[in-house]
Amino acid sequence: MPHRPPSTVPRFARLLATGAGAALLFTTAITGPPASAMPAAAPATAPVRPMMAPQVPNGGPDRDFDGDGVADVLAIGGTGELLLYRGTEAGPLRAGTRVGNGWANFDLVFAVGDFSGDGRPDVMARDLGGDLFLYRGDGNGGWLGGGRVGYGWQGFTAILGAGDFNGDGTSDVIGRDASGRLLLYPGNGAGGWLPPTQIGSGWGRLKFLSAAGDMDFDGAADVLAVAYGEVEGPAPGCGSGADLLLYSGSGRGGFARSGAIGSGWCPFNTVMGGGDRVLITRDASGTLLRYVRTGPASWASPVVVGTGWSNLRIVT
Ligand SMILES: [Ca+2]
Ligand SMILES: [Ca+2]
Ligand SMILES: [Ca+2]
Repeated sequence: MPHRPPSTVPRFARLLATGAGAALLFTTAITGPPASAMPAAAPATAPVRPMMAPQVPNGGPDRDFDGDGVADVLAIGGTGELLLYRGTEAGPLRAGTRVGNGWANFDLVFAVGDFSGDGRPDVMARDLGGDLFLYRGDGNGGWLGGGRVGYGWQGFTAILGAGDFNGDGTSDVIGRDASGRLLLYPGNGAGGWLPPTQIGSGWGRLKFLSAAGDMDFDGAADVLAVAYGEVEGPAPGCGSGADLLLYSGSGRGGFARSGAIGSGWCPFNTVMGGGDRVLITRDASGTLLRYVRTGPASWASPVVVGTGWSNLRIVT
């Protein structure tokens, strides 16, 4: 029910999904191949100008795409349509509405917060050739346009919007490369990049890297991941633990400490940030659950916010 696209197509529906014909809106901000040229890959000439609207302090990437004050969820349907599921304060997501077409060519799409600096949350998407595109949200559930903001990103096994991980007021991106290194690509607040830095190694076995802001209430944005237990057998499995690990950000672009804040996350095939101190999970039956962190060591009871999501690709 919730994932069936509507018969009518809202405005801004025809969203150009490939680089061909798309205006390169941020030509001064395109990065080089991130792995081979780090940290020199970042453009030295990227202009830095003040934010037009402040990032939510220490929040995860802003996911309120329609501007009603509640985080939303985006997903890609079977024919490449982009669907917006508006969030509600305490209950399930509203039915999806189509807000774009042609998203099937992207193998990774994620919420990045306000990367362009206009105060409205944006989305990034990587295509099969490794190009990274920024789609600027209009704050009303639609899009202002898109442009390429990087290339050479095909080597990353995970990319996520990290909120303001380095504490300078701009939305940042974290990527994990094939060797398990974690790299921070700070946004410059104007749709471009500041020089990347390596912030971790040995992350190759972790799953569901996510960001939901400051999960331990120390004032700095954090990163979450699930660690499957060791399992004997032909293929690595979930094992008994499936701990949810919290990597506490230092607030300056690094990590201060880490530890498990949950266990038994095995049933989920998706774990992602869902707003400030919110995680959303999907299980094998396609049920979405919302987990809200209510204190340094406490969760609210999870709430079902959607069903029938098995065949959707969720925008993380
Ligand atoms: Ca919303
Ligand atoms: Ca930042
Ligand atoms: Ca924190």
